[in-house]
Amino acid sequence: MADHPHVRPQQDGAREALGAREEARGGARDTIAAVATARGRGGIGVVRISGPAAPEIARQIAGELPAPRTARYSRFRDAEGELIDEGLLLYFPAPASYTGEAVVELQGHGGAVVLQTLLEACLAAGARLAEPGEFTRRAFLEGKLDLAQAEAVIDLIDAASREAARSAARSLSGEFSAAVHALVEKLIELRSLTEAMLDFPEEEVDSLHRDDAERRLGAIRRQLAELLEKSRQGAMLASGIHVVIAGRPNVGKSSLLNRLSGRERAIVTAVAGTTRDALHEPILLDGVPLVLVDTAGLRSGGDEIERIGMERTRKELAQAEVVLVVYEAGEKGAADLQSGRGWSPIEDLPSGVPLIEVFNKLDLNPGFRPPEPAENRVAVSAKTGEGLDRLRAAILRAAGWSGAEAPYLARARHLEAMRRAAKHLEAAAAEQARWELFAEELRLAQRALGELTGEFRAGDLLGVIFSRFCIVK
Ligand SMILES: Nc1nc2c(ncn2[C@@H]2O[C@H](COP(=O)(O)OP(=O)(O)OP(=O)(O)O)[C@@H](O)[C@H]2O)c(=O)[nH]1
Ligand SMILES: [Mg+2]
Repeated sequence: MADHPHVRPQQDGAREALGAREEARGGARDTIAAVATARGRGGIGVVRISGPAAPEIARQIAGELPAPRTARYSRFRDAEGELIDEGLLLYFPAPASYTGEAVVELQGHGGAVVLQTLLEACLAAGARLAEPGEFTRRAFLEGKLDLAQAEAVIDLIDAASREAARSAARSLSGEFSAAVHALVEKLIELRSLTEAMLDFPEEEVDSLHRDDAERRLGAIRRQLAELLEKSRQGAMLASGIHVVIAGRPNVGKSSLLNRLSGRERAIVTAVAGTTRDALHEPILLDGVPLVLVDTAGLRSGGDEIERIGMERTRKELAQAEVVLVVYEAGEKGAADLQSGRGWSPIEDLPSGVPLIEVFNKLDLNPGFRPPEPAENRVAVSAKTGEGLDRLRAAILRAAGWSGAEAPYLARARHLEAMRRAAKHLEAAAAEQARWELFAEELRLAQRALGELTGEFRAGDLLGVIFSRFCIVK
């Protein structure tokens, strides 16, 4: 419910055009209402109303409004004057509210029926039921949040670990946006410098200017690379790293999953072909969320169920971000591997996905050492827990987790835009003799960065982003 007064409302054409379009669609901005607290029973439940009619609707239900931003104890009544609940009434006049519109909060008791009745009273008094994400969408349209911050709202709510929550909070506070703005400002400076050079014939651009442009571009590229790295780390926090455990039957894949997750999640038996279906288990590793996937062992033959299971294993492998290929320590395959014949239980391993070869059941073969190079080869025992710490570290390393300071909880959309910007800057670096092309690449890079905060965007981007809010916030 935080306000963000430090975000200056952007006098941004795209935003205004969009706001105007939304208004044209629905006439004047209507007033929306929704239950803001989670479903189910709770001590307190909140109904929130936002829009020009919010104060009037609240007056009908709760009587006199309190002074702005102070709580008043009130009785909430429906249109017939019947008592629904009693609780606190809060009023935030525009524009000092979450949405930037007039907002009223009715804080009553947190029961599903009470809240539903209270909400219905708001609707009867003229509000419309809010859609998922609509409060935040309005906050964006009113300039209270930029796009990256609006996305961070839902990321903060969805955060699966403390680390992820911290990263989302940083984005929400505007830290990520500020870093993007700082980059854009440097780009604008370089662009205006370049525009000046365009007025001269190429041969007259002195080396001083040329060197200056080169130096500035280099600094911008480094800064962008840093931002991209922090965002890439953050993206891992948001989605969880997909780690697929694969290998022949009976090597101890399910035992490994149970060990890493710390609970008896998967069925373990001495029968080869125990696991049939892929099993997903979210865990935290040093605060980094992973999704461990146990799969059916791969071998030829087997019954129909097992064959379907192996088909699923291949599908999971196609989506893996890290694959643990499990062997039994000292088994024939591992020995072949050691002799460099490259035996692998898995055909069609996805290319470009980091692999860790795990030699399990070390307790049965205590003298076993993984073949060189040992970088991504770890000997473990799912039974005794030996080697598990090394495996954990190897997983984080393989996933590219560097434990970067202060990552930003970025999304695929952000990474894509930043990579596009980086490409244009790279192209610019190659065009330092042709200033027109140089300038054009800078312009395109700036545009790509503008998509992050919402200064530039395709019309349907907002729909895509806010439709991903599955709650009314
Ligand atoms: N001694 C020893 N036995 C293990 C170890 N890990 C697994 N096992 C045993 O190996 C057998 C197979 O283990 P699972 O975890 O079911 O193997 P899996 O790879 O999931 O097998 P499938 O699901 O059939 O593909 C069980 O009897 C386990 O108790 C280990 O580290 N040491
Ligand atoms: Mg299994």
